[in-house]
Amino acid sequence: MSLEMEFSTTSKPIPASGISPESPQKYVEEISQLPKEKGWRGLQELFLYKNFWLYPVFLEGALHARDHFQAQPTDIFLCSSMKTGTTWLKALSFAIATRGHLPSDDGSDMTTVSLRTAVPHDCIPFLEFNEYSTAVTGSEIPLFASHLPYTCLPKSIIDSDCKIAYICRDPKDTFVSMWFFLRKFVAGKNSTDVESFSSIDEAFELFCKGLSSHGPYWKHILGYWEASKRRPEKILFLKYEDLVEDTQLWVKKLAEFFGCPFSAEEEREGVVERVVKECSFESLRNLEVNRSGKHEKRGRAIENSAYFRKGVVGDWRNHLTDEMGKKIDVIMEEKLMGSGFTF
Ligand code: PAP
Repeated sequence: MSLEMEFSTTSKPIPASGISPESPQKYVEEISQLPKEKGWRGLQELFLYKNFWLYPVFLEGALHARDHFQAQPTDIFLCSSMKTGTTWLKALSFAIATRGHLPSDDGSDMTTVSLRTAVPHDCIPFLEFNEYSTAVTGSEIPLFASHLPYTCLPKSIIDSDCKIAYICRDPKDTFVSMWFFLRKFVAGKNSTDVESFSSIDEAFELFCKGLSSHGPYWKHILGYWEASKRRPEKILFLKYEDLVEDTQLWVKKLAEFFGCPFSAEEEREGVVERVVKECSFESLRNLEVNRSGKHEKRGRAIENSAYFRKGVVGDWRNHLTDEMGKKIDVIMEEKLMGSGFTF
């Protein structure tokens, strides 16, 4: 079986229960009642929802999902704060879940959804963008993604037996990745916005105060960490750095967690290695779709290449001083103290 065939998939619309064409106005009004802060310049204000700072673009979708999304026990959610390895986790999960698929016999419901032709964000729908109502994926395992903090997830996700794989990343690299991404995202709008965008120093100070998209970052981690301790069968906790260190090990853990472990035969045939290779930073970044393609979110086109900047551990050293690094480490240590979690 060629890799091309393995990653070609048959379509399978994700069932979305109770989606209504309700006007988002209802949510705009709800959001307008929330406490807000200016946040990073050039971007919209951040709104405080359930003790987390969120941009309206995510918040509207979160409120809609709160009211309408009904998780099924078989669903699997890939959760993360921004810029912690979401794209990679999506790619690996999609590759794991679709590794044995062939196009359907009758060809009637073929889809082109494949890591070769779509950015991983188009392979696995985001909860906050209400993509679950229209998403078509090739995965028989219903895979969804969300940047929402644990306590902001729709109740049915928490209450049902569905599973969550959560990925976090060293805060220094996460911050640097976020600053570059958001600056680039802003640059897509117009140049005046870029000029007014927070400098890396200003954004760093805000990040340290918890004022960042889906921040405070430490609180995002703690929510999932505590939940994973209470319910280890429901939540698998990953670190970007561990994934870099031993990708094969974590790919096998993910497959087991999803309920589709690699068979001895698959392992012998090198399927694990092929999944890892297919989803590596270099492989994905060099695909035409990720070099020159664009990706649409809420009517905004984002260059797919923005999701593949450097993909290395410790890049923060090129952008932050040792002092800044120390400051963030001390904050994280204090905030995570007693939780049993460390970086
Ligand atoms: P998102 O929140 O916008 O979805 P997310 O995918 O979580 O972004 O994070 C992007 C980071 O993951 C980027 O890190 P950097 O800015 O430090 O470079 C990106 O390069 C990195 N990344 C993307 N794909 C991969 C991959 N296949 N392997 C390793 N790192 C990756």
